[in-house]
Amino acid sequence: MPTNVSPEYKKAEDAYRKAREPRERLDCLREMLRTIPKHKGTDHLQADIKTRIKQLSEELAGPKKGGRRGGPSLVVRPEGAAQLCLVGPPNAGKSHLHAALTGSHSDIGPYPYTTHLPVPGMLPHEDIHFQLVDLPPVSDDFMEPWFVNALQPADGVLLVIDVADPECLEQVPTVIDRLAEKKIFLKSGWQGLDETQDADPDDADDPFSLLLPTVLIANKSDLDPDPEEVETLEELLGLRYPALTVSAKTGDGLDTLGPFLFRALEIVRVYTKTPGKPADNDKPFTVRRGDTVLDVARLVHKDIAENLKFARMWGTEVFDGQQVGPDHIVSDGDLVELHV
Ligand SMILES: Nc1nc2c(ncn2[C@@H]2O[C@H](COP(=O)(O)OP(=O)(O)OP(=O)(O)O)[C@@H](O)[C@H]2O)c(=O)[nH]1
Ligand SMILES: [Mg+2]
Repeated sequence: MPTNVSPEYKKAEDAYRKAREPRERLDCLREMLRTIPKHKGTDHLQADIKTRIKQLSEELAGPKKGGRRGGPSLVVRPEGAAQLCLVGPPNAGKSHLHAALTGSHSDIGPYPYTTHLPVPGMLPHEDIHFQLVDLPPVSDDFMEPWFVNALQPADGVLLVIDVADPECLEQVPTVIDRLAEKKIFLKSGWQGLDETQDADPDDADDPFSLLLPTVLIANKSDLDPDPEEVETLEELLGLRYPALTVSAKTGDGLDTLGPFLFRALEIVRVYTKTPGKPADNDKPFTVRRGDTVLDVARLVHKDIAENLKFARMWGTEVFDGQQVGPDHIVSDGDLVELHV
């Protein structure tokens, strides 16, 4: 954090860290540039903000005239309860997993560097979905220049490895280090798990450093019969990520991912109802633990959030039809009737 930033700048920076939509992020960056104190001590950060404004503007503008940058967008707009990116060395089975979990048609190949572009897909869990984004590999030799941008909207990372390949002992640290060089830190602590949180990296204060909770996905378990392989591996590497052992090929262990994400991200489902009408029971809005009635209202409609007076609630922590204020914290399964 540069010295003597104004409260205005701090506010813009906080908004940037929370913003998920590219356009919203761009607005926040512009506000950061407007409010940052202009002196020597912030030169570096000013330059950084300008670069990101340029990158995001180009991303939002779509393909350039002449078609050089044509093709699909490289940043996937978040949808569903959370966005998780599949990251890992070449040939680990990211695309095979993605296809098995989401029904996508991501290209799968028996050779490295099959995937070249992000592929979104939805993993169903009970009555909600998690968005999984398949990505190209990261290795010593290669990382797509846009890779870091693609991770910006993510809520977490699935670090996929081929547990039967001894090379993963070198590959995993490479992936972690290459991302850390770009200020993306894969951390083992998840909001909803008890494990002690990681110590923050030195530049955690930097608005552009990104800490992503990470789960190790030990894939190809069908090729390695030792169920404790992944623990041995983590010990050798000195890592403490939560780990799931799976096989994209046989489907073994795949059903553990949805419940893991639900718990680790502390997803809270809230159902809504319009006054005088029956409840809309099939499509919940999703927020995170600690979020309020007002946060739910924001998801329903901006105008409702702005004019929200109170809500009536049905659920485990309230009595039926209880009237609560916008700051009331919601629980999983709550039914909310918003009043403006
Ligand atoms: N036996 C076995 N093979 C698998 C499993 N998962 C993936 N594979 C195979 O491993 C090879 C690589 O799979 P991909 O899904 O293309 O790997 P990737 O990580 O997406 O590779 P890149 O896109 O190059 O990064 C393919 O031949 C897959 O069929 C698994 O669980 N068991
Ligand atoms: Mg792939």
